Amino acid sequence: MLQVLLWDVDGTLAETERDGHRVAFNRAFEAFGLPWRWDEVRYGELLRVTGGRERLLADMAARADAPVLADEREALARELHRLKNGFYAELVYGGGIPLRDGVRELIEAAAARGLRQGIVTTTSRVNVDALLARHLGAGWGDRFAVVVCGEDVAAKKPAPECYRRALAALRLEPLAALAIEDSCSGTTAARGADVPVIVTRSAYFAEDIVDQAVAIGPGLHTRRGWQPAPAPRADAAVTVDDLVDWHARMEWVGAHG
Ligand code: XBP
Ligand code: MG
Repeated sequence: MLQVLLWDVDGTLAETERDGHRVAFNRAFEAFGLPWRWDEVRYGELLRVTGGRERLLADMAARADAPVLADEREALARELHRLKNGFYAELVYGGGIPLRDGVRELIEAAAARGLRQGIVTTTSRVNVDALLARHLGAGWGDRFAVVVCGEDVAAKKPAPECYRRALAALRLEPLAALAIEDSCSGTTAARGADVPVIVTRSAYFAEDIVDQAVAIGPGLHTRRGWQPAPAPRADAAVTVDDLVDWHARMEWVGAHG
């Protein structure tokens, strides 16, 4: 039986990447006097690397003008990441990063049904806090029975550690949970911990080949375009009953863009 919803953050709760983290990284480069800029296409490639600091290091590995020594790169990545997080918080508090349509409603409907919820992300805690405090209020943490962030794990998604930690904290078996993810790396992380997952496609992962979800669709705001199709209901958006049905059916689906 479904007992907890485990929400991913970036791409799932909000489209944080293109207009949030990416823009903030570019401001950090500028503030640091670096000529580096990540356009939307390059950032899409870099998103294969999870973790902002790790993403910076991956980019530096491909640059001729990055520091040569590994510890200098590490120090630069740490400093740029710290600056980036500050700019990201500014963007979030300025109202530039709304929740995706249907997210707030589903969080509230699940809570009203007594379903527990958790956050399972490999993003830094400060960024999760900025986004959720802005949209759910300073007491946002009270809504979630567990919050696992990037700092809590040795290996970020697609490693399953973040999901295993959440389950251990909740004292639940994987099949009691349903993960809500937007990317392949998130889906792989959930499946690696045996947690069933639905995929709500986001801008950067709209075309990705996804395997082993119990449902894949274009967003929580609509019941159209989901595979498997939800049972006929009057609602326009994905409902808690749809989640319960998909979880109970546990029919593995994949999608090739
Ligand atoms: C998203 C990520 C993060 C963000 C940036 O993970 O990979 O690295 O892009 O955040 P998820 P940080 O979808 O699991 O939330 O700079 O804090 O890493
Ligand atoms: Mg995501």
